[in-house]
Amino acid sequence: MEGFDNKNLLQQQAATGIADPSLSPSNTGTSASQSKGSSLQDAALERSLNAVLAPDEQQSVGSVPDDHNHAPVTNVNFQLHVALDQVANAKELDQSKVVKETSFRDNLGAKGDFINPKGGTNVVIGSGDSDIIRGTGRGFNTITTGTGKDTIILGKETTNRIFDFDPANDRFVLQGINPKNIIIAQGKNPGKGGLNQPLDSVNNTLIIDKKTEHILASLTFVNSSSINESHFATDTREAELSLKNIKELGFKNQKGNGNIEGTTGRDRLIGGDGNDFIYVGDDGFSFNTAKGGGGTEFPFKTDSPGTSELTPTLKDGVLSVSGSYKDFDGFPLFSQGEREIDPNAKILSGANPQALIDGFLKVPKDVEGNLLSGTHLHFSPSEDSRGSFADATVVRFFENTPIDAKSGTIKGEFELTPEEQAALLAGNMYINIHSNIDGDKNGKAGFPTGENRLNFNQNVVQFA
Ligand SMILES: [Ca+2]
Ligand SMILES: [Ca+2]
Ligand SMILES: [Ca+2]
Repeated sequence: MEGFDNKNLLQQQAATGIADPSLSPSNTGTSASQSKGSSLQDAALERSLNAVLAPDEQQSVGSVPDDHNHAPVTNVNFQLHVALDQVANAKELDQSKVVKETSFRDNLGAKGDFINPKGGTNVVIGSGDSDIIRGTGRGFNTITTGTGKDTIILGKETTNRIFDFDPANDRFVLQGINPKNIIIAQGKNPGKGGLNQPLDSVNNTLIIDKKTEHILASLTFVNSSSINESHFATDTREAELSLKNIKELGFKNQKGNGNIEGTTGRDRLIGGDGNDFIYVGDDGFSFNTAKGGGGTEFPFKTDSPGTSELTPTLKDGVLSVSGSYKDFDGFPLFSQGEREIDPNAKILSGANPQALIDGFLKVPKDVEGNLLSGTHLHFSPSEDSRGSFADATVVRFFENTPIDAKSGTIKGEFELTPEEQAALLAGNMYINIHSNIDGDKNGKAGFPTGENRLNFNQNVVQFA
């Protein structure tokens, strides 16, 4: 505890308005032993922080209620709250180990962006450098931070789904939330569903506001044991004041509603109260070629000699993929008009063959109307630093055209939603090439559960 009376300082602050940063209390005021008093202090601090934000970032007083408001603020179907007995490995923060943020300015990379999507259901795709993303607008944000050392500012009643939180580089700053109310936990929900997997998926780390059970952040494909006090700092007036006049540092300022696209330089990108898509821009990244084969498929390794290569591009929201496969044991699934599994095909999941094929046939086309094939786009990473995950939910169907019994070409062109673009750039998409039918009659008829898996993972996505 520092040697001053926090209550008096907060009153002082209120009286002086925007104070000299050197006089501002970098103190979140948690000394009060009575929770009511500390809660009032938290609310005062929150108002005080709000007051020093740039005018285009300030939240109106009416939208900053002190009490938890369960009214729907987003149009998403996600469950934004979770009971603490419904999560695993829940732990609190040791407040004495949570530092105070002193300067956001110092944490912005030479080509990093400052982004605030404000309210609504937003998608944010950051840059290859160190960005600061304010996720405090009381809505629902899907965030891909890109590479660099990124900072996500968390605020009350706001859920941030982060597709690529990297515990080695990224961190949080708490704006108006007392660190004593933070819970870090692992989700327990086994539910799948592609990008719609529940926020409390067993694959995700949750950052929860204990007071309200609101999910402040859901970190997809992150193990909660890798998150601790070192990933948190508390916001201060001093830190907020460091963001004043960043235009002087060469930040290009853009604000508005809807789509906002950054440049390859420093950007300050501020959304509106509605749903925004704040995007790094098509020249903010590139892709390497993804390669499949070699017995690396997850979750079902094969002994196929088959290999495959696919190269993606993303331009104006359109994902184009082209590539090829060779030395496969079977034809691409469904390429021969078949309705049954070849008795010589290997079903590595142990599923009943007819049930497996009937399950596929139940989805005759994808959301864009692409017709059923046995080559699928899925959501989940593998073969990068995060480990291996799988989800059978089909995101899109590719066109797979055999050249002969063992080889062929693959292509696809899909209009991705902003969320899907965020998932792709987070390295969270993969392709499974399912196969079936012994074309060359050598007794091997492929793998209906997938002969090759190609990962558009973080080794394939390259931020500029
Ligand atoms: Ca918005
Ligand atoms: Ca970044
Ligand atoms: Ca930029």
